[in-house]
Amino acid sequence: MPRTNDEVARLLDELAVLTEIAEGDPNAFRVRAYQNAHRAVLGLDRDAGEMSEADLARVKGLGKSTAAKIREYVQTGTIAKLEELRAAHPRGQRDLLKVPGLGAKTVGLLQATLGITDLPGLQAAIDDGRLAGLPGMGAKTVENLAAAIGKLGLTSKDRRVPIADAMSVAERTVAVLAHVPGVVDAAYAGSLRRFRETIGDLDLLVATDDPEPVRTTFLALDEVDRVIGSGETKTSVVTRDGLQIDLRVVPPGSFGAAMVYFTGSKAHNIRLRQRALDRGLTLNEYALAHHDDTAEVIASVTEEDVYAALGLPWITPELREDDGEIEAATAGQLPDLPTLADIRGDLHVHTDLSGDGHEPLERMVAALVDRGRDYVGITDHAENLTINGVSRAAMEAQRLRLRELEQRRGDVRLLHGAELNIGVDGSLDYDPAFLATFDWLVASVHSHFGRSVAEQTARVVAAIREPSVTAIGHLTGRMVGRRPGIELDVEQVLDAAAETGTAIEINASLHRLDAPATVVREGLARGACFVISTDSHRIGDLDRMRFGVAQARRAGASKDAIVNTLDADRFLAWIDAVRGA
Ligand code: DGT
Ligand code: CA
Ligand code: CA
Ligand code: ZN
Repeated sequence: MPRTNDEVARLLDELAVLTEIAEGDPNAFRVRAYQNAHRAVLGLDRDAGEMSEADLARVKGLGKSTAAKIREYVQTGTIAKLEELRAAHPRGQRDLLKVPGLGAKTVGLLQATLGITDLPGLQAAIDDGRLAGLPGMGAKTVENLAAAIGKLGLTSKDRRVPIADAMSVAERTVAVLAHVPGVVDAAYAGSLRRFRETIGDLDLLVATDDPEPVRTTFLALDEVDRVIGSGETKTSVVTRDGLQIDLRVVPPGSFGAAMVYFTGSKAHNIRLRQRALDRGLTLNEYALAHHDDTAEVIASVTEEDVYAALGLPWITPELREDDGEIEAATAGQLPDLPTLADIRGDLHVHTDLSGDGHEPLERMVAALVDRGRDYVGITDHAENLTINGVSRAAMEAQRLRLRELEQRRGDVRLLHGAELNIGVDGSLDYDPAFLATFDWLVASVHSHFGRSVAEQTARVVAAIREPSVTAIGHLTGRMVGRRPGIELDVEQVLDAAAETGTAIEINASLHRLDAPATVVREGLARGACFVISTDSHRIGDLDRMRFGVAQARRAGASKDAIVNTLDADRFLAWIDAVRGA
């Protein structure tokens, strides 16, 4: 996506959030307008920076007023309305809005009545009883808020940021820094590169012999809220969203050693350093060198060089947790991990037939083929999901359209599927006879998150045992850093999946990354198989397949445990086997 679109989308999102707080209503007309505009820009296949105001206003989802704001940004680098809202609403208010149970209206009320504009302020008001004194704040409500804050760990000093938030900042910033004159390489390192679900702070590395323009560009970023410290080679800042970024500038000759060092983990580094010492070498962020007076450099330019000089194959960052990867690498037993290029199909895709999908079937399929998919499972929501679901008749009509499209295109296998809703009792949509007519069925939990382990396990296992179901979507229903998932007896669920052959989805949305890597790892040990899917609702979502792949790599999954690395014929044969055909 062009950088301008990316930046404009971010600003529209910020406008939506701040307007929601200002108007005290998530459904206010202007809030909706900004949200629609945000989505429209994400879906744009042209550079917004090169479109006239009239062109912009003609895009579906963009109104006249947002079109004018986009032009204002392109021409002046800022949006007056946004600056005004930023001035009126302290940064901490956005954190308040993230607390489940706290709406925009209450956030406004907290500011107006108690002067509360951030989480520590809210926590204090809970502790000293002021909050309970507000109209509409029953004891139960206060108790729920306190529990929600505690669960999210939002107030602690070592608060962590969900990977989705850190990734978008990191990718944008790296793209900007990579274009600074003189820069040879730019990348993110640290826990984000290891693909942890939550990030303490963001670590960026830039290779150049000329650090000054890098520092200047970095400090001028719109997202930078305050500077913690800035020197020749290291600058630390905090963004408007409260994320700390550590930027380090290294000479190009040290980039590999620096990437190893700052990617970590600390535990992995300690093992590498010990290995170096055992060989009479020292390893630091500049180089792997002889541990003697000569200090002769053995390796420093690439990560591969450093690992090779330590007698190891390159170890993928997702595995660098000192969790057995060094032993496996030493023994030549690292798993044959999947890469994005290995992915042949995407098996969880919505079209505008689902209430929450945005693109017609034909456009979605064309975009999937553009991304190299040989087969696709179209999985709109089935009828039990009341707001977004689809009747049997609508499904049948879509099936005809899909068969016709497959014939007409001839370059992709189209599987007619659905995303079923797993009811609280394990029941599914439609009836077993109709379910058997689908090519592919994903079954997922969308509600009743608070039930007991026994109830949740029983409902998911029931779905796994339904013969027509081929995969379980977003297993726990969690939202990273926002909503805990359902509590499951994971072993029992994974054993049932292994026994029936039903695949467990690795949902590639950074907000979900579900099943979690620890669960995938456990599933691999128990012989379950997995499918990496994007759960796309718009074309832009299709590109998150790479995150699902990273999640599989973090779990140590080998290619042969991921069914959508199979070619189309073998994949279809696998489905027949699962369904006992
Ligand atoms: P985070 O930020 O808490 O999500 O986790 P990391 O892993 O990004 O940790 P961070 O930002 O403190 O440091 C980035 C990397 O730098 C870390 O993974 C390994 C390396 N590093 C930092 N401090 C040390 C240290 O004292 N010893 C060693 N060997 N490596 C360190
Ligand atoms: Ca970090
Ligand atoms: Ca750091
Ligand atoms: Zn879905």
